[in-house]
Amino acid sequence: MKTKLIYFTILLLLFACENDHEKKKKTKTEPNVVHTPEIERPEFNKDSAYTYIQQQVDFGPRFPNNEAHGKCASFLQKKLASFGWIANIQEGKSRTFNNKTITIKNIIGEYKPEKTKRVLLFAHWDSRPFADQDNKDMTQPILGANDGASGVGILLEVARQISIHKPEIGVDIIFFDAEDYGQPSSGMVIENNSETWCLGSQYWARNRHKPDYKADYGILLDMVGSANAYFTHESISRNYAPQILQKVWSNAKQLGYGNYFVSKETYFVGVDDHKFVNEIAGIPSIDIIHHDRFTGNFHPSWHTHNDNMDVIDKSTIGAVGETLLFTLYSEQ
Ligand code: AHN
Ligand code: ZN
Repeated sequence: MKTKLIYFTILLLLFACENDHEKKKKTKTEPNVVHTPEIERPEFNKDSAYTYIQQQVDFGPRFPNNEAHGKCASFLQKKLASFGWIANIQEGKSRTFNNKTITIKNIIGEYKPEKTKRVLLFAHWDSRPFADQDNKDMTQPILGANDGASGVGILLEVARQISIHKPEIGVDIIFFDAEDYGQPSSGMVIENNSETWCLGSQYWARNRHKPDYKADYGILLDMVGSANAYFTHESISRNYAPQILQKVWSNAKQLGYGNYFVSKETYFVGVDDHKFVNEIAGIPSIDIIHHDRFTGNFHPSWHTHNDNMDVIDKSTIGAVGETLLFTLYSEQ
């Protein structure tokens, strides 16, 4: 009888331990649950952004002085204007590394220009006039679905959402021209010819659309559309605007996008539009740009004919767009 009671007690204890173990397992998984932060903000429509990327690519390669370039410039200006934004094309002359005189077209959109609290969002809209990283048809221009159209498509959708769900802060969106007319090189980081790149942002930084133009900070999107993108703390951004990197990456993590936004410093961008917005215009700006984990360089389709719609991934576009909207609507 006594032994039976002991056996029974042991069984009961075992059962209690097992139950306790189950409970622990449950609480252990709790931190992985994403508690979407309660900031009132619109939902980013990634299908809409995808369509804006497709529409740009449908014009064909878009580089200064070609026909598709002129058509796409007015398409972008009209799109922004159709959302009720003040939209203008800033034109200027510039000279390329191979001594061509080009007409630059920067597309500038303004939302609530009277506000002093402002954020500047930017991306380049031109595509590279050659495929110098490819091993065939290297002299032929590329479509630039990722390198060009991806950032612009996301920002058009951000502009559309802002026009519907009007935030209290001011926002400017600039689509810079001629970022990708830089001198071809075998190396990836080229310090001495960095001025041959980013001709549109250099022009704007020296000739702002308003002489006293100011923004609290700037965010550049470059090559933001590939599947499983990996956005690190790129070194120019870390140098000029570490606090903005912290803010945006922390926002992305709160939304559950820590798989895309990784707080690790990387040195692989020699030059990009934010360099001139930081150095000439003095606006602390960051670059959201994909860093390839395997090559330590840009996306494998970079400056090749593979940079087409096949590279574009809706989940990545959604992660970037939601992070931007969350950042903007947290500012009020
Ligand atoms: C270099 O660092 C040489 N280029 C980065 C800028 C770039 C080109 N972004 C897109 N295309
Ligand atoms: Zn490029």
